[in-house]
Order: sequence, then structure tokens, then C-alpha cells
Amino acid sequence: MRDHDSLPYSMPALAAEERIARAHHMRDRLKERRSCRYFSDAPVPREVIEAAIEAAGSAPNGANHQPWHFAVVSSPETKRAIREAAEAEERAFYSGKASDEWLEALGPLGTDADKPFLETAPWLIVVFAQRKGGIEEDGQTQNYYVNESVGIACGMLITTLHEAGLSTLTHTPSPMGFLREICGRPDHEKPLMIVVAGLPSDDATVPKGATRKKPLAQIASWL
Ligand code: IYR
Repeated sequence: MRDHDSLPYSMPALAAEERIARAHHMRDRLKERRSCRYFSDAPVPREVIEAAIEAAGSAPNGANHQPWHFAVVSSPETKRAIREAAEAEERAFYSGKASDEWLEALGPLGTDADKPFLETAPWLIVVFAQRKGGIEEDGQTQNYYVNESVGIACGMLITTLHEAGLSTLTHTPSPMGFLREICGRPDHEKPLMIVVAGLPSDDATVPKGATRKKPLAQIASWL
């Protein structure tokens, strides 16, 4: 069935070798991405963040309702408020709320309740999922496949930031209702994650364990 109102669409005719080369290039670029928890306070132009959010805003999504909002935080006061609230939640998580099994799974990452990067990194992008609103953001119209849509948008956001040479960290304090209050967002929006963006500090490291990736044969089956 054709759209009742449609535009022509095509993709470039590439040789098979060229397609393979491009896919390999992108794979190799993306495999360089690491979640890094050590940020420098070096500034990063706002235009980079704007472009990455525009890239994220082009993600495939339910009914083209584009059910996302990106609250971009750079002011030291707001970053501090987010850090303080996040660390309070994380202290509760690490000292009782999390199961032993969960804490054991996090062991190789070396994470703890201290989140200095929330103040050090130049940009925090707080991603909200809009349960309602439609394309007009009326706060009422039902949205669809919200988590899927916003998850894909976050992937595209991180990909663009990585391509711009930035280090990123997806941070998910739990629960994160405090982000709605601090960012002044409405009740029908659910905070999904904080994407921390900036440059790694000079002494940055990443956990070795996190570089172990499942091979293709394990993550794909061909029917
Ligand atoms: N939100 C906590 C715990 C945490 C949970 C998972 I699953 C991770 O992959 C990493 C951390 C924290 O940020 O420390």
C-alpha cells in the first residue's frame, strides 16, 4: 500500500565491494567506542551537541510522534544538583537495594556511588521519553513504541557524539524521577537516561572486562 501523499525515495547504487567497505568502516569506528567514566572539564562546542540531538531526532519511531525530549545541562549549578540527587540514589543502591547478584555483575566495571563525572563533563543530555503528546506535544495524544523509539534515538545520539570525537557515558541512576523535577519536565515524560558527553581526562581508563565482546557467531543466527 502506498502512502496517499508520498515522495520519491532511493539509495545510491554502490558496488557490492563499496557497501562492504562502508559497513566495515562503520563497524570499526563504532567498535572504538567505550563507556568511559573519567571526563575532563575541557569545553566542547554546543554545535556538536545540537547536531547530535538533530541526528537522534531523525530516529525511526512510533507513528512519527517522535516521543523524546533532550534536556541539555551545562550550568554548574544544575550539574551539581543532578550529581547530588544521583549519588543519593546510588548510595542506597550500592549499600542495600541492589541484590548481591547485581553487585557481583557490576564488579568488573568497578562502579560505585561516586559520580564526579556528572559535574566534570561539559554536557549532560538528560533523555526523556514522552508517554503521551503526539507530534504536537499536546500532552494527551497516545504515543507508541516509546521505549523502542527513544532507545534507537539514544543509539543515534551516542553514535554521532562518538563520530565527533567525544567520549560518552550512558548513566541510569535508579529511580530517576528527580531528573523530571530538576529539568522542569511534565509528568507524562519519563527520564530514560543521562548521556554524559565530553572528552576523557588525561588519566582516563576503561575496565578491561568491558572490552570482551560476544563474537558474531554468538550474537547472530542465519535462517
Ligand atoms: N546505576 C548504577 C549501577 C549500574 C548498573 C548497571 I546494569 C551498569 O551497567 C552500570 C552501573 C551506577 O551507575 O553506578
